Amino acid sequence: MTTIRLVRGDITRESAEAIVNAANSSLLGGGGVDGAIHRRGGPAILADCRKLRAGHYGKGLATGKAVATTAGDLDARWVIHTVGPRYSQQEDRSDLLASCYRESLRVADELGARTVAFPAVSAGIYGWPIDDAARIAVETVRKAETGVEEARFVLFDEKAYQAFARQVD
Ligand code: AR6
Repeated sequence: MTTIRLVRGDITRESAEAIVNAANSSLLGGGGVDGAIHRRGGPAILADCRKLRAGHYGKGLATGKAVATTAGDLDARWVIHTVGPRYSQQEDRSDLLASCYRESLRVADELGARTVAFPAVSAGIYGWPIDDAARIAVETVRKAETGVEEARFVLFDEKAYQAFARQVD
């Protein structure tokens, strides 16, 4: 059984075995939580990302997938980068968002990470309505077959925290 915990705060201040990054397919950084993770985690994370791009991930990381790097100076062993889908009113991309959580947990299992901190993937720059993003996140983690003992959602603002709290209560 995976315990779900909610925390309000900055994910770059968390201590966890793995911290999930809401990245983009370039893996080379961006704004939002991605920018914050690279800033606080330091250049070792980007160096690892560049190695991934030079190797198996020459075309980048596809939406819904996940891959791990060092966590650099963060209080974690790994950063798991995942690429959320942009929200679309024309197309239902929920399964791609669910896939981000499934794939992140799968990578965490491969690494042997027991505690994983997640941001609300796709709920910022990628425009996903927070209630729907929270529902998909919590449902997917609840259903996952994983050895991860604690999945911690780290929500940056009160609105996101409350949206997740409604799913967990
Ligand atoms: N800690 C926790 N949550 C945060 C933090 C933080 N330090 N900073 C932002 N959030 P976003 P996306 C929240 O935009 O929507 C980047 O440029 C934020 O309030 O970081 O998946 C990437 O490179 C929101 O609830 O990610 C991609 O191009 C959630 O994290 C693109 O943005 C996700 O917001 C990805 O967009």
